[in-house]
Amino acid sequence: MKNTLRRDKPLVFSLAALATGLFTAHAHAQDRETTGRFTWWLPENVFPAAEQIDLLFNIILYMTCAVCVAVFAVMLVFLFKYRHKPGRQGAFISGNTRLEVVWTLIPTVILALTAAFSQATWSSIKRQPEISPGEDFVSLEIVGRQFQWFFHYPGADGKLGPRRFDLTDPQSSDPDELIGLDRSHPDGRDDIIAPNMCIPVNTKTMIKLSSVDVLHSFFLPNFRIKQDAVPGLNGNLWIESTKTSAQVIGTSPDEPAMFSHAKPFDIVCAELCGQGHFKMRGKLYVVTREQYEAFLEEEASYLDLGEDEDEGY
Ligand SMILES: [Cu+2]
Repeated sequence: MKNTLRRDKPLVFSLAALATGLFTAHAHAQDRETTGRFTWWLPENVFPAAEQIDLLFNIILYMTCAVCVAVFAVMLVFLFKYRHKPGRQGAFISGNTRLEVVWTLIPTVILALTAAFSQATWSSIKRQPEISPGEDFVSLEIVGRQFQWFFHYPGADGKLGPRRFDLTDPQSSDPDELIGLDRSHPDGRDDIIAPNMCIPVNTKTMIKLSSVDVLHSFFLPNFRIKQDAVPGLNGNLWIESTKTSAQVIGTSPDEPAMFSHAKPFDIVCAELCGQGHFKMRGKLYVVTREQYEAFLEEEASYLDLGEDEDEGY
């Protein structure tokens, strides 16, 4: 009896893990508070360039589910059919070339097809879009640091001030020092470092992504965007939302009146980056152009462009 239990352990664990995974994914998708309208797996997508991701995601999900079910079914049948019986002897099989060729070729073909199909989707998201002359766009830098995201906007001059590692101070409470922004540089004087991200709707947003300490991963579930933030490297990505976050998630009296109480999209760190990883969550407000201008104005009003005092956050 004891022996049988021990032999079945991996199976029980696999089934339990599968059930937990399915339950978690389902529960997350049902959490309308943070993801908008109910969907089975992923929250509503607002980024047109990422539309194909959902199709790819579904194809891969259903394919792996089918394989998983088939493998478990065959395994269960075999477990039962060839279970221990007194006097029964195991057959000795030393390999089967034809079978091995088949089970190598099938996954190879599936993988090659998936890779080819992914290519177009990959470039539609990763290739920087053309900005037509006169078109409004937003650019900002996003910096990860244990355990917070910083949103660095270029200010009125439109130029991001440089960041220098020797200017960073992990003990400081000043965001300038947390990300090492060089305020003495002319481009950095009017820069804004905001605790939340805000972008206007229907506007291309160019993001420079980096980290000052460890690897983080910038994840926007509603945009199907997930990219590593790597210390010492600048990642380039872009997003555009066809809807305001209020249209997708709704409003709440707890949210800023400046955004007509719009709830934000989730920003998540998708890389286990240390003990406080779980709280590395940010807010992305997608708002009207006017609300975005008001946001920049308010953030800029905290800047002290004079000499003495430290500016607040
Ligand atoms: Cu992180």
